Amino acid sequence: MQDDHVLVGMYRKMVLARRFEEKAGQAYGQKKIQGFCHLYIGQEAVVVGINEALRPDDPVMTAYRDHVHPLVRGADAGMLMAELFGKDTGYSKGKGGSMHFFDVEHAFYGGYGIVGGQIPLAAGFAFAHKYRNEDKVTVCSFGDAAANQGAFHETFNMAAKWKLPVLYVVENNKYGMGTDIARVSAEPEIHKRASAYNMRGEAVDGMDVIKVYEKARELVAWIRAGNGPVLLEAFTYRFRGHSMSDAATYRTKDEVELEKQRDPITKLKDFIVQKRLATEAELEAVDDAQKKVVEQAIAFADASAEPPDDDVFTHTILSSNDEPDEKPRQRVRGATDVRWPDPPKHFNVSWELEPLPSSPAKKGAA
Ligand SMILES: Cc1ncc(C[n+]2csc(CCOP(=O)(O)OP(=O)(O)O)c2C)c(N)n1
Ligand SMILES: [Mg+2]
Repeated sequence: MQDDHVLVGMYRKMVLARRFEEKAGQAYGQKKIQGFCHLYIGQEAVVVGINEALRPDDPVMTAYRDHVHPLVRGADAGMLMAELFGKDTGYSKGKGGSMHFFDVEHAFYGGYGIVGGQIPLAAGFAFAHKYRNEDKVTVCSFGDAAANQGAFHETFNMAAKWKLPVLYVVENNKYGMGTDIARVSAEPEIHKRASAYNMRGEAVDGMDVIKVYEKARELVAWIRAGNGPVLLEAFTYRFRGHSMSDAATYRTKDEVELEKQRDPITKLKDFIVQKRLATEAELEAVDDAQKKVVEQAIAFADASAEPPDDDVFTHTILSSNDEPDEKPRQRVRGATDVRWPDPPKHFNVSWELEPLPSSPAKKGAA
């Protein structure tokens, strides 16, 4: 693969991702971003290489480390930043925050805080596409620790049995929060587990965007041709802590410094310059342009308004037509008798299933 446009394009996206995350980290320090915030710094080659192998209508979903996945698909940096800032102009109107990005226009379907929660959802997407004879490939990323979730096993069994068109990407950054994956996994090389489901499993150097792109291109074509799901393990590393509140004392500074020598952006930059596909000055101009995009994103998020108070109940599981008659009580931290609030009256959930039109209604059946 020697296409200079593809390589420079991937360089641009990786730099945009890096600059976006650096500024998000700064904004968090300034308390412009509250709550959880997980940065993708160091892992950029995984998402950029895979995205390059996809069609714009292939659905993508991931866990809570989700800022960069929509960004490299073309989502608006300003709206993403505004979501982080909790502003009304954000992709989820400021109500989702860092972990719940969602952008249907660019086929990015979340953003999930439950570890492994997106794994079965992706199988559902893939099932729907197969059922409707659509040739889309669903891509679902998750972390190494998520592979020890029961949902992984249940979904892989079904996905393989039904030959679902889904690419599962395990972003193995070595840690689940502060736990080394090797300490808690009988088989820490997660792609090997695919064989238990009679499924194709592959591994790739996740710090090398060209290798990720080439591998993803091969696998996506294979899946689109109807051969069933694949588990791709990308060995990568996060340069920052698990989240903004993690001091990362479970690993040594030497380990982090050693990994930084494999920085995927520097690696691609050196390759491009060495092969004379672009000069160092040209690549620096690309970098400057991405910094401007991110500065504009910050300015947009800063200038945007907070969601209005009376909008609290819209775009939630409550219908926007339902006027809440009382505000639900907040959960109290540190209280001994902590109970979830009673559902508001207008919530109106019926646990009785309506009988299907064709089935005879049984009296008293629930
Ligand atoms: C079902 C569930 N269990 C536990 C948690 C708490 N938790 C949040 S992140 C995390 C670690 C996940 O690590 P990994 O899957 O490797 O992803 P990474 O953060 O490394 O990208 C855990 C245990 C959770 N959010 N959901
Ligand atoms: Mg991990």
